[in-house]
Amino acid sequence: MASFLLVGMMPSKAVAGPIKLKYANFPPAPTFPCVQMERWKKEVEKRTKGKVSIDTFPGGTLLKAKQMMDGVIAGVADIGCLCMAYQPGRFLMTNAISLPLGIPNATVGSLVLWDLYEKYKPKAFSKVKVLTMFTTAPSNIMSKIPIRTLEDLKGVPIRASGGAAQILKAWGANRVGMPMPQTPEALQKGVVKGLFSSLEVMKDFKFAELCKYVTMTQVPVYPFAVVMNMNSWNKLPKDVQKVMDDLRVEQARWTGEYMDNHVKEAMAWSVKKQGVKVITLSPEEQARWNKLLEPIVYNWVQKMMGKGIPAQQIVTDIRTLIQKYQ
Ligand code: DTR
Repeated sequence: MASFLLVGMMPSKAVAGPIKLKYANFPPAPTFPCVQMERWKKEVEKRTKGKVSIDTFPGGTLLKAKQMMDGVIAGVADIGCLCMAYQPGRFLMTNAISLPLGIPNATVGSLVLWDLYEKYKPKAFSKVKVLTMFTTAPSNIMSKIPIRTLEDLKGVPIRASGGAAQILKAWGANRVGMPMPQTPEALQKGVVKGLFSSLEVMKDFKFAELCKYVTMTQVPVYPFAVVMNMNSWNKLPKDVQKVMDDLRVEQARWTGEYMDNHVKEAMAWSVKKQGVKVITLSPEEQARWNKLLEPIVYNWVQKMMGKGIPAQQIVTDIRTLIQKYQ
């Protein structure tokens, strides 16, 4: 009885072990969203001197791609990494980063996206704590058949999500929507003849074994967010919260830089070891492709203004921020 009372009276910090947090992710462990997850875990554990211990769940073992946001809000996981492009109607403001506005790489994309989030604090994130955001490198077409002209692309089933889907449609492809983890099977079964994404997946998903052609388009980037359950966040000691807050921009930049370097490595491997051919559009052809993208920004602004979103200002901000970080 006495010892029971004593334990009950001890400050909880003295008896409790490290704070345990579950971090869910949707794609397989070797892919970039999970590489950045492991880096964040390591840094948080190190910087909190073991006060926090993070269990990571790659490969959709705890939450799958489209369940991520609601799963974190419900507390199935404390932390989750999500691709906003998979729910284009939900993340209207931050998905603006996928407009064809000339984001040159993932490092610039990630820093621009973070600033955009900080400025507008979109309602879509009001129920969670945002731990970081980042983007992929610009997308290109990976395909089983060579695509050199708009005519080659016409009606070809290609997998893409979100803003990238709008772009593929404008070019006349038959775009097929699905999250990345379903893409290997769709390619193997021939449901799609290619995909539209950042090129590190050529190596990380071994798409180079199936897609022997890459058509360089360098547009658009896909946006990601890492979010935390609000309750789990509020329970953290202030010094742990500070460690996580201090990592927000650092992690965005780290992930962008990792992605940009990894795209180069993956393409060197694809060309050398897998015999992949890289197709650069001729200047005349490029001009035709660009022309078809012109209405996309205008149409987005019109549509979003109807929903009360300061769309024109967001486009101006993205353009200014690209200049700032380039
Ligand atoms: N381009 C997006 C997001 C994406 C890019 N690389 C990966 C790797 C693993 C999961 C998602 C992504 C896409 O095509 O889904």
